Amino acid sequence: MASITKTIPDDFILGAAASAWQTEGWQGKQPGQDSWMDAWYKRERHVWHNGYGPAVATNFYQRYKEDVALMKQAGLTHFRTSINWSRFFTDYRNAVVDEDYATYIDNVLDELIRAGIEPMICLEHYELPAELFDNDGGWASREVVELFVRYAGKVFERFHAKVRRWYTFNEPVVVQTRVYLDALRWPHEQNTGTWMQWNHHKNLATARAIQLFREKGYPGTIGCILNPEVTYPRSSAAHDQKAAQMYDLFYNRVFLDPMVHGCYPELLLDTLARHEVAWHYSENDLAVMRDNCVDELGINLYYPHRVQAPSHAWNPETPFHPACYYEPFTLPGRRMNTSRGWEIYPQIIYDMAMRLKTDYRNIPWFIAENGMGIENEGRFRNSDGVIEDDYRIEFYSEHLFQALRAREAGTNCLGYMVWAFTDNVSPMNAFKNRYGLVEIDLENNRDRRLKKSAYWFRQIRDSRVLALSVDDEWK
Ligand code: BGP
Repeated sequence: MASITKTIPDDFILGAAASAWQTEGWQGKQPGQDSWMDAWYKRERHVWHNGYGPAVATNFYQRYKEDVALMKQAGLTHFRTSINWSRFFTDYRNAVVDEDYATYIDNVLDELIRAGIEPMICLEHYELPAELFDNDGGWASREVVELFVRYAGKVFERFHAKVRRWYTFNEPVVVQTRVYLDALRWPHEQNTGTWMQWNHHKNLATARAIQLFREKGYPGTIGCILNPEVTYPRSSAAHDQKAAQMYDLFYNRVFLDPMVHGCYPELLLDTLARHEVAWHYSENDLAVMRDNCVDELGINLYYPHRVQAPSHAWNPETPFHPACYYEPFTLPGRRMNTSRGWEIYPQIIYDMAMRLKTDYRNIPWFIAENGMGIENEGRFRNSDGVIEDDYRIEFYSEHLFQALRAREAGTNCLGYMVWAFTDNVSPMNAFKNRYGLVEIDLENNRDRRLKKSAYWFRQIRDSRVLALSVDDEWK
């Protein structure tokens, strides 16, 4: 075992993330203010682990003061969450603000600022209003793009004095991939064309919100939180390399290229045309996207994605799916988080960082989410009642190490944020896998308690030194 230490630069963000729908709960929510998530939960509660979902969540809406005090105790420099679009208005089409909800957001921001924690705000973390989903088809509709830009305008106008870092979406590829491409989530409609239309409209909505933000001259930066899956081919052979290239094109470059370079990859446009799933767009859309790229990117990274060339011919009876170009590859001997079924490979952070440096004009970026969801964490509770999550400390240390290494290698890495601040509700998995620095005790009134990892976090924030042991011996 070797011991390594790394200095953490003074301006390096050390934060944690959450989202509105995964924490707030429905207290104070008015009829007609469901998000797509709420609507899915109401229709298919049976697929949510033990029936838990967004209804109570962590009740952050009522307990945010307690949580901000814990953030301070854990030493966060930054906290990222979202504003819940579905609750921000009582009338989405006429942009009538729900004053109670807006006051709550104001209070949360004030509480964070008083505690010396910088808020980072996402405009959408899957909280598309259900009404716009039901009546307009969600992001398939241009009208929804217009309504989002109006929403962004209202939010900027109201909170620009308190927030300096804005993000249009969290993981913009996710909802439509689960709903329209893989049809795993309500309303389970397989339609690859709709999937791409949502992708395009989210790119356009990002560019339009950026345009508005800059035209109004608001202070601060605006970007997006993406989840590029670092994709490794099984082998160096051309067919496996192509599988990785196509996977990357459909799930990563579809957002990275337009947001950072202002245009779609030619290969993507050609491939979609060939499969007759090209989406509708105008020349003006492309011009707006070209002129309004992001200032910075948040990058959510959890695990590597490994692919190989498909072993079977595509079934021609089914609609086009990018999976005709790849299939998953399982690396024998891989290290696993068996609770979540995800491989652990900290090098993804360094590899992604180097790609941002070389292929994406060394854009400023930060790890916006990285974390480890673990089942039955109660088994790690010590006699003082504290969950001793050494596995999480190890996971964070190894990943933070890669982020610091990437910064030393000249990438524009601004910081590292963990998912999540408290345990919270995941889509379907609900509270099954616990992610927090802070435990939410479901058996006892959702009481909060710092885990060992929260004390570790505080210690690295105070010392600005990361120390870790690396197993580098030939044994
Ligand atoms: C990210 C999402 C988060 C969070 C996290 C954990 O993709 O941005 O909202 O849920 O994943 O993953 P999961 O909830 O699937 O366990």
